[in-house]
Amino acid sequence: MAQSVVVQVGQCGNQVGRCFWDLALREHAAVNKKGIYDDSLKNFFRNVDTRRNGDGVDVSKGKICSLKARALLIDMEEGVVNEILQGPLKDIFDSKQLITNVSGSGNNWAVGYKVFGSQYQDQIVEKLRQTAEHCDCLQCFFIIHSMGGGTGSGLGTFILNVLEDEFPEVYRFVTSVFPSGEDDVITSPYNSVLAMKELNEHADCVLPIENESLFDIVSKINQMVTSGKPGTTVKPESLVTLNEGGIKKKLQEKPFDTMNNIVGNLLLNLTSSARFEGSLNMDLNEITMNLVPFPQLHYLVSSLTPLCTLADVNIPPRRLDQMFSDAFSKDHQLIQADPKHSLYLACALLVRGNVQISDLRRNIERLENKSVFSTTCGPFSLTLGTSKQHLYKTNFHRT
Ligand SMILES: Nc1nc2c(ncn2[C@@H]2O[C@H](COP(=O)(O)OP(=O)(O)OP(=O)(O)O)[C@@H](O)[C@H]2O)c(=O)[nH]1
Ligand SMILES: [Mg+2]
Repeated sequence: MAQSVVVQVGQCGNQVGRCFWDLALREHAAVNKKGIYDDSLKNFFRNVDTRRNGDGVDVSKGKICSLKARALLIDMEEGVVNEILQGPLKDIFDSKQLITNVSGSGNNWAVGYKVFGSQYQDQIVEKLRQTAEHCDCLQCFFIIHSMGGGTGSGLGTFILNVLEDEFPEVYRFVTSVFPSGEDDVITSPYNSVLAMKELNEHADCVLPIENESLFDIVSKINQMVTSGKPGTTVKPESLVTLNEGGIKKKLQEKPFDTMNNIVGNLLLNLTSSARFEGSLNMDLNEITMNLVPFPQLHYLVSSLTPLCTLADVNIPPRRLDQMFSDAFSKDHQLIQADPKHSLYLACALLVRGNVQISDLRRNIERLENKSVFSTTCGPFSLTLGTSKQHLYKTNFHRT
């Protein structure tokens, strides 16, 4: 089975990355009760025997010894990376996976791209190669960064160029967090435009995420959880935003934690079909092939449903139908575009859980009848992927 490497750059990249790794470990722990290092774990984690020498030797099959994330943590400030290294996830990273500086890029794209890019190029290439050498079939680099700050936008897109030069055959999927209108970083619009030029030219697939959309989704979930209306009791363990009791904190206290969980969930869902069994398995190769007909049309609008499950809903078909409708509503999208005012050129539905193909067919027909997929721009492609683990549905489309 193919492997992926996560490259998290800047404060936002590392904070989102932290949520992603936390959720990934929880997801595997929930599925993998026997503690066996299996193919699904192999996708994002190495199994290392740390007793042999300090560095650790890979143990390809068998019991889990010590899991190491296939990741590179890069930030030109130390704070967030140090926090990660002192937190509960410290054991899945080691010093070989880190590149940090102390000054930061001062919210300046050019400092990240030009200054730190050339200063750290050799180190970045070296560490990327080391990470790649631990994979027997490296399929994809996932870059996570923000478009508003200097390191994420500048050094993040510099790394994209490096990846294209060094690993031209490996996919580059970029998760880019776009600043909200009220962002306090005054240079964020400039950084975003400069970084977008690089994304246009060097990424295989971009998943744009808007902070405003994440904030709206989290507020909606909080409202639902606290409304206390009869029939709206939410199953706490079903929340998309849940980790380390995240939702219990007030939104104002640490807003990014809950928002970042949504992004972490998105990445897990995107790769679930490639990691877990399913009747219609679809890997990243198929996503790029089916959703990116022209190299530069590679921005995918993503949406996520359910955001939570009501405790007393016992009518799965209706809930499933609602989820299909939600997947095409702008309230569940991670970017504030209105699909009703655009047209879908291609669309992928990734369904998780025990869903019958007949249910999928019925819903697709229903949405077709409602002209959700109506297009005036050549043939429309709909891609389906299913995996058995957990019922989350993610929808990616280009509008
Ligand atoms: N969703 C989300 N957005 C974040 C997070 N941290 C920062 N941001 C957003 O990212 C932008 C700022 O970028 P940062 O990632 O902090 O900057 P950086 O890449 O570390 O770059 P420098 O600090 O300039 O070196 C702003 O738009 C913030 O709103 C986070 O944890 N989650
Ligand atoms: Mg920073």
